[in-house]
Amino acid sequence: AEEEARLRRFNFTRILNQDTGTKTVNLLGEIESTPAILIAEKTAFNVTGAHLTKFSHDLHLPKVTLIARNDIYHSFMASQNSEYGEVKLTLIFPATETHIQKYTHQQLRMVVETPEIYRELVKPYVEEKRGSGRLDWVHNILEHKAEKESIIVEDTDDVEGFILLPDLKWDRKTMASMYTMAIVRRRDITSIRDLKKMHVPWLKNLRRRIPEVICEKYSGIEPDQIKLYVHYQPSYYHFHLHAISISHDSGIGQATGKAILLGNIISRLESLGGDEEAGMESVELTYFLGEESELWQRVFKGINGKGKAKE
Ligand code: M7G
Repeated sequence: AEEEARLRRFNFTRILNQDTGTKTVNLLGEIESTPAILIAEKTAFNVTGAHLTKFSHDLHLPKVTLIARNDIYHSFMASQNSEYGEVKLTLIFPATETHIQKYTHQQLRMVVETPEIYRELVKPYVEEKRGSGRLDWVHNILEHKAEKESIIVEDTDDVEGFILLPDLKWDRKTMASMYTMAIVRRRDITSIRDLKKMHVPWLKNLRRRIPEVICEKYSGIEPDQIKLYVHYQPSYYHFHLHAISISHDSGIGQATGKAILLGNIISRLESLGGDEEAGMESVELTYFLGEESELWQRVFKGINGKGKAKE
């Protein structure tokens, strides 16, 4: 197919990052002089196969199958020989500067986001990011323009509705690394910062239904083996939840300082004083950022620097 031909035209430039824990390597390259990012991930061991495939830069992969495509994101499974394991490939093409930053190895920094810092510095940044086409893939899913056949469940209610589907990161078959996401239909919640007390019944409903639906669809997993969390900061500012198998170690994406359990957000909201309008906008949030991220460069580098100067 067209996408497979595109993948084969990938011209390697340099390695952005590699992680021996998650068995991934992020490669920067070009396809017809346009930046492209290729993320290769070794999938779980095939217990009958004695060897692991070795991924090489020049992509000697006889068989490549497209699993899903949405906007600039493509995911493939590649195998050299069915006897060996497979390699999962994610191609981002064309890749923007933001993608290159995100997939580059970097040092992390702890930051403290007060309600004031959020209001004055972070919120304007979030608004700016939302307008730039970065959410096209989310809108494609909500409008059934992409990944329609992958939807696990859809609730079409305009206010409380959501779509649950496999995450781009999942090979869609290994249950031990089950990785799904729920994208809410409403477009006015950018991140947990927009959640208010009035949303608690809805969030509780999501917490109950998502694991239920996953267990109806897939065997070999039970509701209390599914972890529901939200990222702060997320990479994409349209409210979504991650629902993954607790036995899956997905690395930094589920580390403290990045992932917040949905249950803990609910109880945080419930314990807030004030009326139904009170919400996460008024709490202080501590998390980490990569030094390559725009938020670190633009907002927190200066703030952390000032703190140091005072000491
Ligand atoms: P996030 O918390 O905003 O950012 O989650 P993160 O990528 O830093 O974790 C976005 C989630 O959406 C990630 O888990 C991605 O793997 C997933 N995702 C991203 N894209 C572009 C797609 C896509 O096109 N399709 C699907 N199904 N999932 C995606």
